[in-house]
Amino acid sequence: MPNLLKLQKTFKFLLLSLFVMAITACTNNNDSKDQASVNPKKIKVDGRMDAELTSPPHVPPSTKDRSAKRLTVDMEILEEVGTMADGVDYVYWTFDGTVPGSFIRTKVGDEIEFHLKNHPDNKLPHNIDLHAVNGPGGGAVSSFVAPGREIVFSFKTLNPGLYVYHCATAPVGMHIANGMYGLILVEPEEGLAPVDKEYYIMQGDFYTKGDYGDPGLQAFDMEKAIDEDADYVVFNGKVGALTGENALDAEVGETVRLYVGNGGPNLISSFHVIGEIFDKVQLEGGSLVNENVQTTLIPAGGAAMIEFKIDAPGEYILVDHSIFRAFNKGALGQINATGKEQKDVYKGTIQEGIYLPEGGAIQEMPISDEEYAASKKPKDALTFDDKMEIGKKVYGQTCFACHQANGKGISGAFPPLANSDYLNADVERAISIVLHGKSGEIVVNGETYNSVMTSQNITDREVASVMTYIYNSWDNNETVVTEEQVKKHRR
Ligand code: HEC
Ligand SMILES: [Cu+2]
Repeated sequence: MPNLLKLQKTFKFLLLSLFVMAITACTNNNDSKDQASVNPKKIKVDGRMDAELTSPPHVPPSTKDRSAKRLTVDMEILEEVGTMADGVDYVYWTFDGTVPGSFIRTKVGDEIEFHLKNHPDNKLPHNIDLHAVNGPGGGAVSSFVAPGREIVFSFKTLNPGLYVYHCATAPVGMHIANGMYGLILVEPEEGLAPVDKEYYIMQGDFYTKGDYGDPGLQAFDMEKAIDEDADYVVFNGKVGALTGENALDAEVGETVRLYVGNGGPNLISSFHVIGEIFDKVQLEGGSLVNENVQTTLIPAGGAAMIEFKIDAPGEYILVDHSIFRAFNKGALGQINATGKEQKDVYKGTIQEGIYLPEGGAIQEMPISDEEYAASKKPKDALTFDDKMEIGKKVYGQTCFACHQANGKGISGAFPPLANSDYLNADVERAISIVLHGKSGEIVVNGETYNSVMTSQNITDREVASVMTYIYNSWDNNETVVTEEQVKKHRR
């Protein structure tokens, strides 16, 4: 199995272990439910149905009144331009055209038949890792799908809870950073307790070439993403997705349940609603319930179910309480609660407008030239054998997803590196492609490709190694690439 998949598997296993630990802890000190009594694997499905999927902030109807089914989930991956903020556009990669992707509602014992379609106008292959899956890569291993293709895979839901799903195609961070995440709910057999309003909210951090608010089409910035230096931290994919005329509504006396996820890729959310106390939080989307909570932590790649009763009318502001994110990077939402004043609960006047964003003045603390130079100091040179070894590893983690393990690519989508006339003709051009990416028409071994290779964010040493590896494999011309050569192509 390729290294990347192994890594993903280990990662998934770790998450699962944590989850199992959480469940165990819960059953030990919580008398509400006997987790051991039902074996979810033995739940029989009764007929087939199509899952109703909803765009954020909406949530599909409860599964309370149905038995476990063979449930068909149909999702389409779309890469398209959307609005990040007023006057700021961004190319989002999405499940079903929204960030987060459609909400999937299932129940324990369902057998999910997952249809994942990659639109023919898309440039890149994708897949899906659902944290609700018990299996390799959470489904990622079985769902890799090139543009213009559809893939079908299947799994049974065993553990109730609220789970994140996301794309796990290399470079994984970039696919997530561009918006490829969403939530899947697995209800317990008896369903969740009914409430009056349910909403779907997901936080995400975004990294753009320009600063917060810089107008125009903004490209993804890999360096900022690695530095975890977000320009935007938002709910539901953009600034203002849940404010103004997009605010959520509720009435005094109603119970509201928020399904809140965090796609990351990097930041942990300190989720808080100004003016409300969470009556109930299902921590991390699992079975452990906490009560009377002010702020709940939602990890990157995690979720929580939050319930509260609206006790007084007014505007309730949703924030990431890492508060500069709220006022300077977009992490604001709003619930407008209507109904009669409740003088016994709250007597004061509610001021409007004090929570509006302050605008884009983000402070910078540049590092000194000396610090920068020190961080870029050259390391000892590598031997040919070192390069081949490192190069093989890098290839197996990064390049193989598109160019394939044997270097032969996929006709029509990814050009071959094996015996490639294009590669062998010009080493400088090839280095530049790996560093900066490539789009537009090229002809490799007589076949025309017009696709996109994203810039590969790997170190100079890794580029030199992987280039040396591909030039000395599969009948290529045995060029050796040095770190100095690579360095010259950096800006
Ligand atoms: C996400 C898919 C993807 C990944 C990952 C990827 N490439 Fe590419 N690569 C492409 C595509 C697509 C093209 C053609 C771009 C075009 O049509 O302009 C390409 C073109 C190339 C070319 C020039 C054409 C040729 O066949 O000689 C080289 C060299 C190359 N890639 C090397 C690499 C190396 C080395 C890695 C890993 C460090 C890598 N690529 C990772 C998709 C990918
Ligand atoms: Cu993807």
